[in-house]
Amino acid sequence: MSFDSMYPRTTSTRRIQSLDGTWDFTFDRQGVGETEKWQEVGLPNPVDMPVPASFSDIFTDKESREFCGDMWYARRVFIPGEWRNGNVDIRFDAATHRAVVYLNGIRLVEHEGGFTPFCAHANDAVRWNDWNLLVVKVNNELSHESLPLGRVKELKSGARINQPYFDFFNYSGLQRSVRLLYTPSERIVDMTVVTESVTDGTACVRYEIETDGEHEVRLFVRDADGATVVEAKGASGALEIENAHLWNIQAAYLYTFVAQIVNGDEVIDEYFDEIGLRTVAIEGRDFLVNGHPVYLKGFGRHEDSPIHGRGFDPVVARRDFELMKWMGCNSFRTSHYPYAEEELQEADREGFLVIDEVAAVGFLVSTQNFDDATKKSVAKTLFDLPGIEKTLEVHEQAVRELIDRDKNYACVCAWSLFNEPDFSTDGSVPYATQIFDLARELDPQKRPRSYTNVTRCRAGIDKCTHLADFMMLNRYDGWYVSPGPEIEDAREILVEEMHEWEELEPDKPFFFTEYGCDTMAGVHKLPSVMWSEEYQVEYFKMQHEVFDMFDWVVGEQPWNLCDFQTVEGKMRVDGNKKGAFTRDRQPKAVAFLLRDRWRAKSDYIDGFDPRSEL
Ligand code: CKU
Repeated sequence: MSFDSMYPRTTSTRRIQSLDGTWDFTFDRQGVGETEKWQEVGLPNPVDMPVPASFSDIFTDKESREFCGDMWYARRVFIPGEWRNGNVDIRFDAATHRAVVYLNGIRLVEHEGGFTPFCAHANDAVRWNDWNLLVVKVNNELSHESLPLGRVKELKSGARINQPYFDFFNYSGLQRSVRLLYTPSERIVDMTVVTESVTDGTACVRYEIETDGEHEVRLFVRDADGATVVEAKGASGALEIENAHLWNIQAAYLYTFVAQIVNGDEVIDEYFDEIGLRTVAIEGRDFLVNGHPVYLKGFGRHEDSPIHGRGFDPVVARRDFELMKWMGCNSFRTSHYPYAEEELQEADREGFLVIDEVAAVGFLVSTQNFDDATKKSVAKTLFDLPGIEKTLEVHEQAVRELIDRDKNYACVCAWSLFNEPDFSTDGSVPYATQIFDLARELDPQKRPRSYTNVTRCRAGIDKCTHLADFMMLNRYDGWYVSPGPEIEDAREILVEEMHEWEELEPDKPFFFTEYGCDTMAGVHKLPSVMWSEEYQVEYFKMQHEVFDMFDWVVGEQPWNLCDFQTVEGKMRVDGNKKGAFTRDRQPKAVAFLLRDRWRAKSDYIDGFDPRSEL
């Protein structure tokens, strides 16, 4: 659908220049940037700011950390004269939560949404073979018209702060890479690959390549050794790959799909993508990958680490994969926003399944969302408020951009279209229906769709379960509900609810996508108390005993892989401490319990072992 979503790649016809590094940076507390023409003259008294990074944890004063409003980034960029005859675009992998981009004072593009990429098409503003001034105004304000949701509060001093309706710090800024792209004047603007079926070793694949010109299109499929296994002519078609190496859990195999626009022997443009061949489907109570029922083991995660905040860091990302592999995980959910593309590429290589979540979190008018989400009466449901049509528009656009970006990844096995919406009122149904229908229409692979169901909307209360292809439950019985000495009551509450689900949704697979309890690493107590490592272990044992009573529970993803930063609050001790690991990625006792359980449980319920086929 769009060039903006295609991951940037250098090929025989395409060039990339990284714009990561140190930029000029300043807060615009008075909102005077445009009138003082910062976009033309650069920033007054800037400080150095690394890109990619969240700005908050770099500063040593609270006012800067909590900054809410417009912040400006600027740097000079040399744009080669040789690129004059092609397209020059500046690609932002993400700008959180919205941005306006200027080159040499000329406004190029505006983008809403902090977790999906966009391009600023630059040709009309470029000074060729010369230095150019690139200026970006980023804004991080939360509202009912932003995803995620929240509000801005004005303090008595006049200072403004963000009040998230969600439980993670509102990190923002240029948190992912920025790149200058050169592509030819006639170019490939989209590529879609769908594995239709895999039978008797043959994969049937459909492809579609969109260009902005009229020349002929060719496609080559190369195996991991670089040998061409299939060639095709035409912008779309069906292919058969015989003796196909399928993409499986923890046994990934990626083919390289190379698309070219050609004019006789001349290659006008070339692009490639690495694609795993696999199918995903739901049949009755089974979630199938290549026809085999799977059991999901993994975590809800966050892109979060000390100092970097939510700035993408390949070192932390790699460590997280090592931790997950050590534990025997095979999956994660991109709670609560689309993660950096590099994370999905890694999941594709490692053979991890990903539940890909749009940043639709905070659908409860509450800054204590995690607590109020368990109580029916406290906070207002958003779907019943005026102005919800605007939220819907923003949500639809976020779904479009997510699916457009991630549609080809083999690891993406399902879409999570909301996190913990309050679906308890009739008002939520038309809104949710539109989002679910849109996802079905847009996804060329027609992947299963769902949302995480919140405690407040337990079995029988939630009015939108009919929309979900499978169910995802977030439950905290034993933490927010009946905690500590009441844990046996919590077990009963959960078991009772599961029996209700058994009646209400007898044809769907269920995953637990959140369960957990805050635990301070190093706090030990016999007998246990809440917040001790011992209590976390007891809580997880109880949960797993309940899951194991129901063979239609086919996935468990505790909350959270690691401790992470949140807003300050009386329920949070320098952040959320529900990690199996600390924020610096060291294990708590529960990590060993999960490791033992998951290593003993195979990825495929039918005992299929794809590693034997590699
Ligand atoms: C987690 C009601 C549960 C909300 N859920 C969402 C997640 O973002 C929070 O961090 C719970 C928690 O630890 O409270």
